Amino acid sequence: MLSRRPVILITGANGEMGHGLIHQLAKEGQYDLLAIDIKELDESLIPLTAARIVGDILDQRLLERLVSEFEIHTIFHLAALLSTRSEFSPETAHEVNVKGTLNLLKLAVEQSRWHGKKVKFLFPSSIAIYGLPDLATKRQAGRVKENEWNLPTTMYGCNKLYCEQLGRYYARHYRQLAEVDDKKGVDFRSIRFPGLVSAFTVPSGGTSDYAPEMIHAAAKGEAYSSFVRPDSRISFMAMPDAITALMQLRNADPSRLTSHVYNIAAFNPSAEEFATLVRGAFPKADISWNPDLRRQGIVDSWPEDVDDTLARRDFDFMPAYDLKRAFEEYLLPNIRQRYLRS
Ligand code: AKB
Repeated sequence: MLSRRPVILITGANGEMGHGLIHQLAKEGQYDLLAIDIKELDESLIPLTAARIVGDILDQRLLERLVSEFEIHTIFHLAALLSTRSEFSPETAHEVNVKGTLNLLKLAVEQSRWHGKKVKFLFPSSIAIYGLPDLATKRQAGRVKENEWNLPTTMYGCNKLYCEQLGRYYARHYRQLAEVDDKKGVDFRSIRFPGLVSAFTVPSGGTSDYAPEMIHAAAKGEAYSSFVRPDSRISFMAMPDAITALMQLRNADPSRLTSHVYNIAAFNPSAEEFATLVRGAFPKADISWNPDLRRQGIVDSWPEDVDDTLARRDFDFMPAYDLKRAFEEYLLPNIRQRYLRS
């Protein structure tokens, strides 16, 4: 029997989260890494992967080929169009974010039929699945729980909320009327990520991008005009904590997991509070406020914080970086280094 290489599949491998995750998984060294992205993988990531595909998760024939060559045990499905970009082409966002996820869930079922074990499916959801109707309600709601205010106002938020439900269906009810029990296929595990701030990459197409954009612009000595008001407040996290949370959820004992979807949180500064820290580090930072009312409306609909009690209880999530430590020990040293070199 032609043996297939056991691998972890990472979609959207060249994205912000993909960079951090590939480094972490390569360090762990448990499986070969199969990276797929619509763009060539960054040079720096190539030595860390066993195989790379430049392709589209909507290409069913491409995914069918994977079944013949690889034995996939875990899928980190990171590929997505983020909230702002999705508003410019909602139907395309639905195709990529939902049909793409459905294709990967189907691949997971087929793979598990081949090797007879569950395929762990790690899915990054988002605070974008929440929708607060106005600022007064947002302030009053405070730290929202997983089952509160699931009323997204963006196509991206709708996509992520529906994909959470799709994952739960594949894990618990897939082909429930079939003669053969297919339920073993997918072990779906999902985290609703806040805005993420990386020292090594700058996001594109997100509505929480103002925070990472601000600090990277200051480090480059470039003026930054914020598209949100100074009082805008949502939850954020340093990228290393986001990667650690994904790895912890993947490694969690299934008997401890009481949900398929988890909030996680670390800090929730206002845009002004974030700007004050940026100015403290870069005194010449030129930061101005020029709210884009439509993007502002999206940020105002997201909660100012989330309750991550379930994640702390079920898989011991605990952020290593609060806002101060994120700046002093992660963002500033690495961002300075990055732009000094360039
Ligand atoms: C976005 O802004 O769309 C993402 C997110 C909060 O999920 N960064």
